[in-house]
Amino acid sequence: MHNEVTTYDFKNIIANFKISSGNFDIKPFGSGHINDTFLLTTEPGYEDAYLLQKINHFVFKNIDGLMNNMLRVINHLKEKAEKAEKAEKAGRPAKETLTLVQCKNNKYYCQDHQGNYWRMTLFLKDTQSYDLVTTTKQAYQGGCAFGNFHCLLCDLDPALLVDTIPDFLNIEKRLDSLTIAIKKNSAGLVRSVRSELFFLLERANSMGEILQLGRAGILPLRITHNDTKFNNILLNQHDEVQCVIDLDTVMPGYIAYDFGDAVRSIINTAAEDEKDLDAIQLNMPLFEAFAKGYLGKTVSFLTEQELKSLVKGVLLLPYMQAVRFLTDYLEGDVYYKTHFPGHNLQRARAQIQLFKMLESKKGKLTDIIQQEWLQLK
Ligand code: ADP
Ligand code: GN1
Ligand code: MG
Repeated sequence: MHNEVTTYDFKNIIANFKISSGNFDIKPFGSGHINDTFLLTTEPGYEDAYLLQKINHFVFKNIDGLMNNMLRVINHLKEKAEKAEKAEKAGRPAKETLTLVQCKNNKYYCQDHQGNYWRMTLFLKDTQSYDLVTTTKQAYQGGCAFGNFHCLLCDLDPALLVDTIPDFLNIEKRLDSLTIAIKKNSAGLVRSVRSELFFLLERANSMGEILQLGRAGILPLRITHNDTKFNNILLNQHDEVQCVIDLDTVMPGYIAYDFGDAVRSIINTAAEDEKDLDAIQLNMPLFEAFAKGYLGKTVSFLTEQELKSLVKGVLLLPYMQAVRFLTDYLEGDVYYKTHFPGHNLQRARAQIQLFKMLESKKGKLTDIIQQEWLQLK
């Protein structure tokens, strides 16, 4: 069972890491759909606290490649932060990046006797992540966080990183998987989702644009995060950005994917899996604030073509999530953690609804980006 403290031999797992031994209190932590995360503490004030994560080996087949990516990116971010701090000479603390804890075998991950893979990071205390964004300050800070992330990594060669999940955001492959799931119909559920399938498949051809522009060399491949859900940013107590987290999917990609996935989780007034479709509305001021923050950090290097692609990403990402959730539903919930039967279908329906709303506001979204850009230029 996922996230059950009693399932794992924590004493032996923790003993692999170079930390002083202690009597840790261990609690499941966070609301991610893929990995299992545990908070380890010895003191009430979190002075000595770590996050221990079981990396989902079913999803990530190349753990060594993944951890090498993560280390390379973290080191690059830390070098940049140190340089910035020296240049400013103001003693302003560098923005935090994740810190991996080394294992006694000098790697940054270990395996337990059940074959599970584990890694540990320092717990950044006095931070929080949000599943739902409610203020323009949070949205603006989110824009700054991901914009800065792209900016700091834009001089690192994407070829140095491996694809931790091949074709992760390749919509053509995602649609192929949906088609296979429909044909197999292993859980016998296809008839019950005919209208959702019809809606998604009707739009399939128009969704490959970013991929085609990339293949044609019109959009550059950069190092992108590829999972820019808002809860993958840590904010401090004043809602200022502290750190971009969840670096498992950092690999070569297109900027529009990250912009689109962040907007997906910011602009929606309801949860990603909202049951009441009428509750799913667009909060345009949050979009404006996010775009302002993001473009402010990327104006120096973003190309005209990338700028134009941002709205395409805003439509593509909820669409792709709907395809992915529905595929998992048809396959019998083998990929995402689910909390009740039909959860993946509920998620897919919510993402389709969000996509419909975004489609109807495409012109407005484009205007906002254009206006923010002109103000910065
Ligand atoms: P998942 O892959 O399950 O989404 P994350 O790496 O995003 O895992 O971590 C899950 C949650 O744990 C995050 O949303 C955040 O709230 C919290 N978190 C992750 N890393 C840290 C950290 N270093 N310090 C404090 N909180 C963290
Ligand atoms: C998963 O791990 P988490 O919850 O941050 C998924 C993302 C999806 C997201 C949808 C490796 O992210 O691609 O966008 O769920 N991660 C992976 O909420 O598949
Ligand atoms: Mg996460």
